[in-house]
Amino acid sequence: MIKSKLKPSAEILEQARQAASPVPPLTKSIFTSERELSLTEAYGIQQAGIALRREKGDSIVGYKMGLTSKAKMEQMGLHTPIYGVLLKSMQVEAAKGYPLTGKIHPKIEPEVAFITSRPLRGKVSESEARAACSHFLPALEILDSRYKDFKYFSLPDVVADNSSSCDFVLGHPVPLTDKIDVSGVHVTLEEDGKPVHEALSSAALGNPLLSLCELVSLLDQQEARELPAGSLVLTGALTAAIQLRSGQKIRGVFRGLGEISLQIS
Ligand code: OOG
Ligand code: MG
Repeated sequence: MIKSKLKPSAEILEQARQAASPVPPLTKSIFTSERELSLTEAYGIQQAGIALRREKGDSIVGYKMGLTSKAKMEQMGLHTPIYGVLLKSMQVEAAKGYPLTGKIHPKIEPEVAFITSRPLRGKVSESEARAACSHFLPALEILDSRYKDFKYFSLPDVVADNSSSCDFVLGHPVPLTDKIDVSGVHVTLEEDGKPVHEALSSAALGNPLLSLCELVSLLDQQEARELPAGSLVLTGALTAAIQLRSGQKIRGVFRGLGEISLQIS
């Protein structure tokens, strides 16, 4: 990539987000083909976009993994796990409800998450990852793509757009004791009282801890960075996402772990 295109690309996407006005994929606009934008360069655009938001006072609270389940890979037609950054301003409280104003074409999906208590770096095993987590919790991720029709055509496009991150809602964290089977949580996503999708938490790369390991490895590869202690990590949607519309009542039921209800307005 021509380095001079990095910041302008981040600015195009940040402006689209702020104006809630979608743009064509970068690989069909500022870049003329997918070959012109590598995944590493796309992570560079993602970081430049996060820097723009941090300059305005936001801060990083963690990361989200994406495309970790078969259901999501098939829904999006992309088959490689990716990550995005979670900012403080993205956390919304379920009790306040969720207005769709300022969003482009938001979707919601159920995930399980971890909170780390020790830094992690490079290649880590599942047991090392587990030992570095203090808490396990349910989450709903709200996605929004800054691209027209929620179509990005290529993996670098979605990575550059912070992997479609928009907002997230957390349930109550439980301490991650030996008794907790992080892969065996049955999850149902309900819309207006009707179940629409269900899965086990093992849908995330076989075990959500392996999704955490993958994040740690990708952060090291792409940014030579560790995952700091105190990070929130969303391990990727367990089911396909559903489109949000106002008036909808969304509920994620995480058997044995808790539930999250969200009124959309
Ligand atoms: C990409 C982000 C995927 C997940 O949990 O799989 C994601 C997208 O669907 O636009 O967040
Ligand atoms: Mg997600």
